[in-house]
Amino acid sequence: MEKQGAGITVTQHILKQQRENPEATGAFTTLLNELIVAAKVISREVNKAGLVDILGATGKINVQEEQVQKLDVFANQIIIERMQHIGQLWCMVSEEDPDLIGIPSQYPKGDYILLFDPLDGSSNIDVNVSIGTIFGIFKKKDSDSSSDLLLGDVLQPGISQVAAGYFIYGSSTIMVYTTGNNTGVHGFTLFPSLGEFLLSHENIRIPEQGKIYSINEGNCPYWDERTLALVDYFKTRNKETGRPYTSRYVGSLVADFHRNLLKGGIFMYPADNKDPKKPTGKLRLMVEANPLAMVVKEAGGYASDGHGPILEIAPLELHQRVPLYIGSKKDVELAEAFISGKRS
Ligand code: AHM
Ligand code: MG
Repeated sequence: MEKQGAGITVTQHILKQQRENPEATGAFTTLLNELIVAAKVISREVNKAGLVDILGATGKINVQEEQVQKLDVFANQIIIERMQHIGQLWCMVSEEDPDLIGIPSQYPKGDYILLFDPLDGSSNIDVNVSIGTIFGIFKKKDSDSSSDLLLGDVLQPGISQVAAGYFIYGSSTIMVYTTGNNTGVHGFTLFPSLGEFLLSHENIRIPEQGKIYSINEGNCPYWDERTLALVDYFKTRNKETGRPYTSRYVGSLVADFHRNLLKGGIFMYPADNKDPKKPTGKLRLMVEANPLAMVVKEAGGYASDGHGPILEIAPLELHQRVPLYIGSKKDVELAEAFISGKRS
């Protein structure tokens, strides 16, 4: 039987949401549509990545005597080039760039700020494991778009995001996005023959409690007592609470998150003492944690840094790192209780 909703393109879906919002001007729709085009280009290149041995490895000269770019650098460039001219953005923030990315003076500016990780999980590119693009969108605090580019206008807590989502380049390419405010989380699958994302996962809800825990357990010598106790809890046998949980860890945040969103469970990247320069863990608040935190919240889940909601953290710098516990509400609340010392 044909799935209900099959045949609705992501563009139709965004337009429908726009019609339901009387204040919408269409600017946001333009922005998302252009981002979707960028993701289609990235998806095409990711699908070719397995052919690098034939076409020429990255960083080398290919048969056309062109330099073959690294995919993460390529993805970053594609997003910047496609998004900078649309007239809706005030600036961008990329995981690949240390500073704010301004809009070149020949293009009009808008009110939105796009934050993105162009190709998350890039260590998995060469081994055919899913990778993805993560994005979050803010509106500029001060609506005067001619004013100077100020870091303070960008450093907003995740709760202020007006939309967020990700593209996952896996066995198929899927886009998941939300505009918050109880509009739901929706997933679209790219049909390569049509070149269109079609609605495939309408109104995703994450189970309240899962059976999966996802963490890089090789890092356990660097964890504190509370983190060790938490992970031990998930591995301990207890029939009433459905333990032990199953361990699943791909090493691509988008892939681990997407699986747990659909099946239920918790993804954790705690603070550790592996690298004194990164005492708060590995993942970035603004381009990784915040967008996924908005998605999971809208789907009925929760994201915490172990002490409180990720979405309420007031960022101090663009590339700030945070411990991340994200997924099914009950599992993340439990993790928070362990990490904040309320239970042991
Ligand atoms: P990246 O943005 O450089 O790809 O790093 C982020 C990735 C996440 O996708 C993933 O969850 C994590 O790093 C895995 O890290 P580790 O290899 O330490 O387990
Ligand atoms: Mg990343």
